Amino acid sequence: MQPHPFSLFSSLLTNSFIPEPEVFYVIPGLGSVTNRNKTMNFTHFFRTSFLRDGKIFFTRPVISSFGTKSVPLRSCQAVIKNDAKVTIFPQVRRFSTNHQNVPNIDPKQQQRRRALTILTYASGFIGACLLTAVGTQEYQRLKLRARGIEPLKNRLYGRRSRLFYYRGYVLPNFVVDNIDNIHTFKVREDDIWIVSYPKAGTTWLQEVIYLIDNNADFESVKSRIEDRIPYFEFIYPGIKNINNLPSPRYIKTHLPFSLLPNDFKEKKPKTIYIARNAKDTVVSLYHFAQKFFKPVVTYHVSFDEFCQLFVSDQVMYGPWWKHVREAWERRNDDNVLFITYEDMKMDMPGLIKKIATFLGKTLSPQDVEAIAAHCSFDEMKKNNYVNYTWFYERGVADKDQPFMRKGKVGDWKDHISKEFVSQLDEIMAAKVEPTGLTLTDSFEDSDI
Ligand code: PPS
Repeated sequence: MQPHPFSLFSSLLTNSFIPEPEVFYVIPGLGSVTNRNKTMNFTHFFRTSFLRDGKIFFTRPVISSFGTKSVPLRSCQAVIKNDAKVTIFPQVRRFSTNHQNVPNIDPKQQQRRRALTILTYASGFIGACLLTAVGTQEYQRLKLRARGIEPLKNRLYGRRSRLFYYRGYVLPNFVVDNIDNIHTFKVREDDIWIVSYPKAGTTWLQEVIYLIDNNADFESVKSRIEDRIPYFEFIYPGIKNINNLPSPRYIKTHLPFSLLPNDFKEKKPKTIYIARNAKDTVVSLYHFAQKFFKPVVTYHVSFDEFCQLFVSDQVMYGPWWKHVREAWERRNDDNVLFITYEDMKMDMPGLIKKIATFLGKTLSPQDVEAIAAHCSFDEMKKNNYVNYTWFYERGVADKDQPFMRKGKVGDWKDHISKEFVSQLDEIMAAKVEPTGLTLTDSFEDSDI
């Protein structure tokens, strides 16, 4: 009668065994035979070995070690004499005493073995893939770190945050991925740069500037604003394409002054910076980042959570106060004009004239009026060249959320909790106002 595998298993564990039974199970993978003071280790392929007439035969080439030497065991026999000790360590293989070849094993067991083999290879493969992925990720992280770029980790952004710290700012991945091209971009003296923290009224200012510089030619603004005035650091149309644009180039960017291209200081292109009060900015940015771009948003946060990120300087292109302050400190440079959203709201014709003077343009009073009318909130909201409705067609924006949302000063009163209002006031008082900059966040006439 064939002995039960587990009774044999226990006898094997005694480390002393003379191969008597016909078929027994061993726990292979590793094992050894000691005879005449020499030890032969079976490292693997145990299933290809069998016992016959007191000898162990190997049917496949196996590298094993005999004493100190490594020998191929294809033709190797190990004679098991009565005084030989067989030690076999764990795992499952069959071991036969009466077959020339690998013994026939019952189909169920064969199936199990096959499954086990597949599982072993599959887990090995998955393990290797995981290791490669982790390794690559770690390599990328080290590469970024070497250049002063650190990922921003906050559970609110999920496991794969796309924000990074670089030179004191929080930047989206498409900026850090492109940072060398940003630094080395060839600025031209006759460029016109429009710089802002996001949601400060950039699009509005872009349209105003384009019309002023093109002598109030309303035909000239009949193409999408992103084609007339590309977004410098964004993937579309891309820095290389912007580099090839003919002069004069109009370029929009949300980069702070300290991250503008290296030769900016030397070329001194005309640069207009627009600032907006923090409270309306955070409301507008929340709607933009979470609602307008809902179909492609990679993290979901409540408005309060977003405020928390904003006041703790963890929102893209932030810290907001640092961005605004850097620009304010450059306000007296010959090539820089610093304006505010609130001033534009209060007196658009006045601002149009101011910008025209800065750009060296002369406009008639009728031109000024016409530009102001064309650039009013209501007009821009329905103007398909500026209202970003093409983002709906691209499937990246929610068509129930307008880009031209409210266009007001003081809309924050309907959104921000008392707690964050006072935190934003503190930021203004501690970090912005000491520089001499004040930003109105409400008008007496709440319709402005
Ligand atoms: S972006 O995505 O950063 O370029 O956005 P940006 O253009 O800077 O800011 C969008 C906000 O500006 C408002 N806007 C206007 N307000 C008044 N008048 C006009 N003509 C105008 N055009 C745009 C727009 O509505 C966004 O503000 P909110 O508060 O969300 O309405």
